[in-house]
Amino acid sequence: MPSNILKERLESKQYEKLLRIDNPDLHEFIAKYIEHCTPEKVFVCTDSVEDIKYIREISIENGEEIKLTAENHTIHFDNYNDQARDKKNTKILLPQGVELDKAINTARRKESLEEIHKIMKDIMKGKELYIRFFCLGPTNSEFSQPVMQMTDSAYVAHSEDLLYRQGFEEFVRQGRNARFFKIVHSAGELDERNTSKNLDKRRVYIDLEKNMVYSANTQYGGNTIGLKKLSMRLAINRGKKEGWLTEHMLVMGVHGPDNRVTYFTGAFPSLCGKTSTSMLDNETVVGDDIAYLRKIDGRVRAVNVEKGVFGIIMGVNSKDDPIIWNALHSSAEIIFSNILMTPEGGVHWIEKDGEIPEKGINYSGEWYKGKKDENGKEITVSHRNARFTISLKNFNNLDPTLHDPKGVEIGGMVYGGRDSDTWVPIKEAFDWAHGIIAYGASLESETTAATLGQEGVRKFNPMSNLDFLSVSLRDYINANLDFAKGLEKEPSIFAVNYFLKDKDGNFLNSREDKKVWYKWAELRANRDVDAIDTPTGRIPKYEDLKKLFKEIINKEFTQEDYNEQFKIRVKENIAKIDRIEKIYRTQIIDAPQILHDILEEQRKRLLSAQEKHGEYIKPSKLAQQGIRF
Ligand code: SPV
Ligand code: MN
Repeated sequence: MPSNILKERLESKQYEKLLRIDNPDLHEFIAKYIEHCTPEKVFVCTDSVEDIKYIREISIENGEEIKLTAENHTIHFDNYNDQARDKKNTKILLPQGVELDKAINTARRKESLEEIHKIMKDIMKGKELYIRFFCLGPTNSEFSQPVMQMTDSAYVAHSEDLLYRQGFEEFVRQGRNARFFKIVHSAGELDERNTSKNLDKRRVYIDLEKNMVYSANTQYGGNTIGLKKLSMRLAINRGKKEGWLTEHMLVMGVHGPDNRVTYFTGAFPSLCGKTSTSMLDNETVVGDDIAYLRKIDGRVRAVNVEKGVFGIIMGVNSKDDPIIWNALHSSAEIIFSNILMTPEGGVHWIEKDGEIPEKGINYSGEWYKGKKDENGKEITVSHRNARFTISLKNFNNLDPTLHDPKGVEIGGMVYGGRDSDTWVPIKEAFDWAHGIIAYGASLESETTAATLGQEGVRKFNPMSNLDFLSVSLRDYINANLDFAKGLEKEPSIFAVNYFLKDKDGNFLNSREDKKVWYKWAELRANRDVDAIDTPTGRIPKYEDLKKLFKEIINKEFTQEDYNEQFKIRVKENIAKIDRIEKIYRTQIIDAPQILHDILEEQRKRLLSAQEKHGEYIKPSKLAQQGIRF
């Protein structure tokens, strides 16, 4: 009887709280992992004000967070070598006989479960275990997905408080019917800085069969915050079986004429402007990272899975990101991670306004200007992947629909990567399948100085979701294609590129130009303006952009700007098709035939346009001749 274990190991107050949930399976699960991980104490969080306060205070008491001078602000450090998602040791566990594409990191289920149970045996010794209940997506909704998190990190439990909707009462309400995800996390042994020590035993294992994730010997949020990328992998698998999508997408309201709001989703690989797009100051934000999409009454509807932001802080400054800047300077509850704490209890990060302080404490420990790592490389004031954690309610551009159980109707979907020379700044797909294949499934992003390895290498990242796929690419792409079946109205699909460069390597667009692209996309999604057909999709007409540039950012957009930015680069576009085709032919098992067909049609359109107009085609050529491809 598992409740015996719970009765023995839990203080009566905590035990009583668990008993409020009438679900023997859940009790059995908790008992199993208490027996296995042997925490010294167990705390059950019911989401009461008192319980939430306990988690917040214990994070400071146990040293995982440090109080800063500003009210309600704390800072957390991850181990110097635990600053990002561990792709190598994050694996989808597969039963014997099941295979996924090479691009997805997998391992044999039986052996891996043995390994992780060995690693996690007694891993919580001497520590307190926090048990929390959450709901992904709004509560009381078709989208709701309950999750139980067990963690011995108060920092993780606290972060989740800012990022996710409370779910204890939902578990009570659903009782034995709850079909919930389960996450068991342990930071493992900690060093003198309270950071995970045994990084050689860092593991994130996803067990689809049990809807469960194990995470051990790590603290970095992307590896540990169970409701974020860990549950996302479980949700992709569940959605595939049930006909809904889990996407690595922002959700935003783009404000059009006459108070019209058209909602967009957007998928961008890391460091491609996703958070800053979701925070455009003319628009309203629903979510910045993960969306669930469902077909409801013939329309695509989406919700933000989360209610907070775990955002990259590098580059945030008062001029370019006024909304984030203001929120970070308010008395909202914020957890900073891996930036610099000054001796006065202030903070600094890469490209923050003002001077870089002389010294402080950062992700490398005691830090001073000019400090070098063991290879003689200068250690930056903050880590490039350093983050802030905050609830969305603190942003003044928050869209009122965040918690709407029905979600929002999606009028447009955007895919964008870092691309110096191929895609135009914005274009619209001819139809759903063209958008999914030629834009989403063909998404690549160039590496930057902020990522490891060589700069400027294009990384294939379909739908920016490659790291999180728990189903084959074939199934995932088919699920995206099939999603349009039975829709009364398909959202328009767009591709954007904020990173186009001229031949001297200078960016062709400023950061604020993107405000214009979204206003144009909003008009297009509602068919308020015409567009020009090119071989790779529909592009804006010069007159429309000129007007929008003036109206929105008070900028003169010249015919030369337009010609340079929107010319069709035939050679580069064909080279891209070659690269993508090759990946789908050689690395992906049985990619859908329609993918090859759509790319082949695009190649033909490009070649025939090239015959008439050359390798670089000015849009005016296409417009004047009224060419319809
Ligand atoms: C990303 O890298 O896409 C993130 C941060 O949103 S993480 O939580 O690490 O996934
Ligand atoms: Mn993300």
